[in-house]
Amino acid sequence: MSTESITQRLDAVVATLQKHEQEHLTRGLESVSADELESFVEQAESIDFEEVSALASSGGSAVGIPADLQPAPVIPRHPEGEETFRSAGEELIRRGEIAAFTVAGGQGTRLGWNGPKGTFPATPITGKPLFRVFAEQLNAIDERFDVETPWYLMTSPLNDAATRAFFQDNNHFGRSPESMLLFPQGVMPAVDDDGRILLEAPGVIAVSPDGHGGSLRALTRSGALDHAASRGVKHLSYFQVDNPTVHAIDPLFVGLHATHPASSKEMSSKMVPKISADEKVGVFCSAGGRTQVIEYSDLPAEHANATNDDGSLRFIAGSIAIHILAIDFIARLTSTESESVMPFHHARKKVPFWNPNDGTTVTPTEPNGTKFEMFVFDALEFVEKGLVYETDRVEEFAPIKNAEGGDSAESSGRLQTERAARWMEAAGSKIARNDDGTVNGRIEVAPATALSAADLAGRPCPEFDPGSDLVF
Ligand code: UD2
Repeated sequence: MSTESITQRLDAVVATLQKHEQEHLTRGLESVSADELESFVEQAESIDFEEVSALASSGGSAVGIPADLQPAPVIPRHPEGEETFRSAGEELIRRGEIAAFTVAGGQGTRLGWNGPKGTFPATPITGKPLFRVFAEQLNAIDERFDVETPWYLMTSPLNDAATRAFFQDNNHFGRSPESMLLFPQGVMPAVDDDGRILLEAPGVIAVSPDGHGGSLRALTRSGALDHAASRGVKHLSYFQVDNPTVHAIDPLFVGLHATHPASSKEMSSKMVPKISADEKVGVFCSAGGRTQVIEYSDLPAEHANATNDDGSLRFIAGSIAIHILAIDFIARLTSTESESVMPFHHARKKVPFWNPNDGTTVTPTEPNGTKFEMFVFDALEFVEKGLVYETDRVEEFAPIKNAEGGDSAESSGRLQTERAARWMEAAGSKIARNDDGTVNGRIEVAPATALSAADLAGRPCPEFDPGSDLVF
């Protein structure tokens, strides 16, 4: 790239910055190297300043709560026709129409883990990393259905290189590298309270991942959607990197999504009943005939606390962030004309920044800026019939989000043991339990051994000695 062309590009960037009253971003450029200048120009060129200005000036008004808000209708566990739906799902998996899609772009700040969250040791005894848990599940699916399931994995610019290195170092856990596609999600600049974009350092704009809702446009932009379409994939089984008990691909859920009359085959979701009014999960609701998720922080207390006559929560359908999305639907939502249809949520955060006035870097102790994020469940607004299916918490929701307490490796490990114990009990094993009902010991079942309780049925399980560790 010639110096001339960089100068021209910089001029164009400056003109754009002036138009959007962001020319302070050029402060300090006189002290940066030629490479740093080029990367500043590249970074600025990749930002949609029109979009940022519109967002910053919109002020982040609260999420509107529709007047006709109702709890979303839910397909119960073990629905009528369960076996038919499961068989339909199995057939689609066998035909190679289902791929896995993991969102792993989050920064995992709460967990305090120095690396991509997917590399975190998640299983209670052998400490298998989350990525390995999913890879082993997909290996088992492939063997069972004689397919090669594509796996799409969204990283972020911050953890992409480390994630790739982890898969390389582990030989992709036996998966073919061609069937896997890793791609970084987009980023959005952070703004201060006056709508001015913050600098991280001279010539470096402060950006952060654009939320898991950014995964939809990242799928399109990265070519992952084309990769999927060229392999005959029709639907993506979407899950978050933080949940080791997710069924990466669930035949029954696939069958419900693709063949149940309550689904328009665009986007379907799993729910578990909330354990309390203040549990930190979004809630499936319905308004104007459409399904939607209202995040816990946006659900007014009068709705969150509302109860039915029997005392159960009225808005009880908690989102565990497991969905199936049709490729055609994602393509439609992210076509150029409609790329910005997904709304951005505003999050007040502490954003470290470089102050051009005195050349210091400031680490704020109070929120000083706003980050913009899209949420994948907002896509439901564009879905004609968004099916919601109830699943069991112990069966598939044991997230690892925090270093300790609820939703930690420890609480997740206990749930993983409990699930394994239930599978074994269903198969006729005797499991030693403590007085409070918890399992006396730890159990870990490898995906190669079983993907669900049904896989253990009729098979002898190893003996489980009270107080011991059992891995099989
Ligand atoms: C999310 C849901 C919550 C509930 C819960 C279940 C939102 C806003 N809330 O809460 O309703 O379903 O999960 O566990 O979704 N991620 C990215 N890129 C980003 C941001 C996040 O890939 O820019 C990934 C992240 O790696 C993680 C997942 O999305 O796998 C969840 O993100 P989170 O930890 O911010 O969401 P959380 O736990 O507050």
